[in-house]
Amino acid sequence: MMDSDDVLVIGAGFSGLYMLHRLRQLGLRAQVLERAEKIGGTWLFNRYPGARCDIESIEYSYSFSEEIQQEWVWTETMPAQPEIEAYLNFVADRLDLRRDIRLDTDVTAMTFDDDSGRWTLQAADGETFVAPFVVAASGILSEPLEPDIPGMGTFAGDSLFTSRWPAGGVDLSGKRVGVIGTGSTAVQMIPVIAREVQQLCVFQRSPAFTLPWQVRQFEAGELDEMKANYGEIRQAQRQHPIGAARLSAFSVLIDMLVSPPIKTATRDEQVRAVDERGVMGALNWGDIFFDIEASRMATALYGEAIARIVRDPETAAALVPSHPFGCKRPIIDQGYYQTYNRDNVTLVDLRKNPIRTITPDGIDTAAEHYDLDVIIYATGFDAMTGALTRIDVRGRDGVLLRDVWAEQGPVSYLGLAVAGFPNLFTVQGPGSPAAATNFVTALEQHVEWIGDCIAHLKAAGHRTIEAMPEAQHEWIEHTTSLVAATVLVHPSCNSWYNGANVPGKKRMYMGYTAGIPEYRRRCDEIAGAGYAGFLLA
Ligand code: N01
Repeated sequence: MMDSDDVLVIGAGFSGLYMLHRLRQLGLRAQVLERAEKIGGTWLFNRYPGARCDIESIEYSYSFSEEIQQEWVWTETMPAQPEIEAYLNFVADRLDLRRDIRLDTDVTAMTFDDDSGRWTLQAADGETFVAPFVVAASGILSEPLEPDIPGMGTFAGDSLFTSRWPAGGVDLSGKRVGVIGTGSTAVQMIPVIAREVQQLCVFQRSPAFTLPWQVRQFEAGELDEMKANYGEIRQAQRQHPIGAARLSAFSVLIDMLVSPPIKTATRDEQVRAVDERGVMGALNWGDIFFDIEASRMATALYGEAIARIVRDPETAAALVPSHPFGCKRPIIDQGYYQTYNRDNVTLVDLRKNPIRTITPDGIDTAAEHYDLDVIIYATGFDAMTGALTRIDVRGRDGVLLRDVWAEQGPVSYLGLAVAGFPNLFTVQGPGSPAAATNFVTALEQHVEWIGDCIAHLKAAGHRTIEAMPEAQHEWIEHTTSLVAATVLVHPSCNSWYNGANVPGKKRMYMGYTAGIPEYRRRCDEIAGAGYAGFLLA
């Protein structure tokens, strides 16, 4: 059988767009299958009010094209969702990508055939696609997590999901709105919609740690000056463990690591830290990632810092987190705690009174009923693996990837491939740096490595490549050993990083924390050794 494509790429977000371009550059024929009606991936679906990146635009962007980085004009230091969506559309046009992207094509099943060495992909509308290689560029935070709350279906008002926000927006003015969830998404959205709605009730199960941040428009000439030094900026970014050398939520974490310990700080030193830097100062200690007692001390200090902002003492106390700082992705905000001083905002502490049921006219907690016109679910994602477990991915001998991950946990070799699934590459799979880094820097490395690998296989006449179980096992041991001595594995750390946010998901830390440069070094070494740990046939 003749294939019209060498490679099928699933997803037309940041990863899929670059993957297509790279494969074309290597002389390979590729096609992207995208379930949405437009390109953009995560940055298309998550168009809720206040959606914004937490890494600077100058770094949260492709570095592979000098033309693109010079031509595109960012307007803000940290870009908002519409600007990122527009940027991705600009890239698609600039590189003439659209002719190889099939929109409205939802891949629901894919099967590897041992005899032909090819994958057959089936879309929801019944159409099939065949190619020897598949790259899953389906995103790490793209499969929404719908909570299972009794009565959800009975609500007579509007039920909205931040991860599937309606195109064109929603008019919330004059409405009584409930938000369920207080992760990164809700922390961004709450200050924005509080200004619009009549009444806002925030249903909080796990308070967040969040750091105040100033986002601003670029001043005249500022962006041009940076663009003139883009080579240096990209170089610094490339060498940085998190793939972003400028100030970001992640770089703050790295600064904290080299700060003095809280355990030996005097009370005066602790209070001074809060006097000088508020909630940021409360957390700025080097031992809080490794010592749960130090983490608790910093959390108590953090509570003192919140109490200086939030006027109602009961609300301030309810906002103090119970999990260790760092175990969830760091959050930055614009006026989150100040929002709770507004007369039209109420915090509902689900730790004290859990939600009992959703009714046609609102939400019942164990203590009270809340009348609502709109419920917004900001309840997160089945991260890292959800985008592939929703598809029937069948590898060798018909084995389902969903079953492998359910039994063994989210195993992978380098986050790039899974044993038993030949010729299937994952961009930012579990065990890769993605989760704890600048996603764009991390994905560029993945895309380039995968492209080179496929080109090598074709040139050398290899038909298949497959991760070996022993190599995969060693990789997982390595990635998990990196976090063994940190609060990331503390039982109170329930995060999408370790799958604990998804009922029934096997708990395993899914990131790679030694940094992108070290990860790149290892990947290059493996490729240089003839793809060590992979079986080439
Ligand atoms: O999701 P989350 P997110 N009843 O999982 C709560 C990226 N991102 O969409 O912790 C009540 O963090 C849940 O409570 P709990 C970023 O990587 C980036 O906010 O399970 N509550 C939690 O509070 C981020 O980490 C940016 O107890 C329920 C919330 O819902 C990732 O996306 C912006 C519940 C989910 O928080 C995910 O963030 C936005 C229930 N039944 C997102 N079920 C930027 O770049 C869940 N919750 C800035």
